[in-house]
Amino acid sequence: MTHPKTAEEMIAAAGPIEKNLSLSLLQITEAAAVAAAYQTGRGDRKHADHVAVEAMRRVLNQLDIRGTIKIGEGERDEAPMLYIGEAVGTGNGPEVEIAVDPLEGTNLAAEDMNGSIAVISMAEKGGIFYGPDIYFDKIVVGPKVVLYEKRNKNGEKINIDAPVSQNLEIVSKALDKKVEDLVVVILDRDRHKAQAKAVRDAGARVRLIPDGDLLPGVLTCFENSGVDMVMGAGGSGEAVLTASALKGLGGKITGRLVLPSAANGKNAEAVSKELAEQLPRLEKMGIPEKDIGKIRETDDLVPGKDVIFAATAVTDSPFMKGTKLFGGGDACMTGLLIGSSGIVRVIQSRYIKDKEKKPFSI
Ligand code: VTB
Repeated sequence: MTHPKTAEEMIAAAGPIEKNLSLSLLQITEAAAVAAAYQTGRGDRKHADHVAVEAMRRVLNQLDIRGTIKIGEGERDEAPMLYIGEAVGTGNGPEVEIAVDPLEGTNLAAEDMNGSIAVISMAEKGGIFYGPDIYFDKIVVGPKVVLYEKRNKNGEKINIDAPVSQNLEIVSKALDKKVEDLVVVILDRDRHKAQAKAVRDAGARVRLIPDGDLLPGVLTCFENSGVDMVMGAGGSGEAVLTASALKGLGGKITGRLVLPSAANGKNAEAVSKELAEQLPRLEKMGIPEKDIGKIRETDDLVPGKDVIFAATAVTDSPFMKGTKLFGGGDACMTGLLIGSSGIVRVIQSRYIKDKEKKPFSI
């Protein structure tokens, strides 16, 4: 008797990066998450970030890859580790590009609040956007909205320049939910006040979060996660990482790069100062001034075909328990591993040295 071979077929369709490096990617976020977990609640977000960066880099450098950091901790002169352009790995193996955020939600970790995660993604050469560390003003929606965009005959599409009510209408139709039942996650910042009001005025609900809008972006792709849409300007690196996960989940990110000074309503002088600072970098990265505000979507941020994304919860996160420390470095954590083949894994991992004293339990 034959049976459908979905698992076999999906595994066979996965690219070499997904096949050979997925577990390594998860191990990297696990190491970063454990390091950060020792710092949760200590009120020192810089230190929590620092130890996560160091741990991530140490494990990354053991991998047999010729890796280049495309999205990292900043420019070389500002960040000594995991800076944009840094070569990582042993130097033997496939040429890959990497995006990292060793601790997304540094404040959340420092205050031991929910939602901080260690994140990384990887793709083949040319597979990850080479962009500056500024903001990306975005809308993130799940796969049903993408399907609706493909199927509807009147060309309706999620558009960052359209009125919020119009975008909500599209999501409402795509998800077959009333606008009043939609939940939009928005980062709690002054720059988003008008946007949050527009969502409420249209009848939908806003979930304001203090930090960490990367995972909510991923959750738009999980049915019944309670997140229908994410909006607002946040880190451009995090937008690329979100896009890496969306590649495997079928969701969509659309938006544009924006200077933080402009997004945060600073005066014209501050904006032109920031532009003057950033322009040489932008140009070096192949982005002339006229293209900064170009609409960029999932495939622009992550053009790769063989893309993997891993995240491990540092503090408790939706559907993922935070990293638990058992003393002496023993730990247990939950991670999310997504490949562009469409294989999604939620994985619980345990690192216990002495199995006799602390046997595995479920
Ligand atoms: C962060 C972070 C978010 O945007 O706040 C950031 O918590 C930038 O915004 O998850 P601020 O400069 O106002 O803090 C995100 O990184 C990602 O989109």
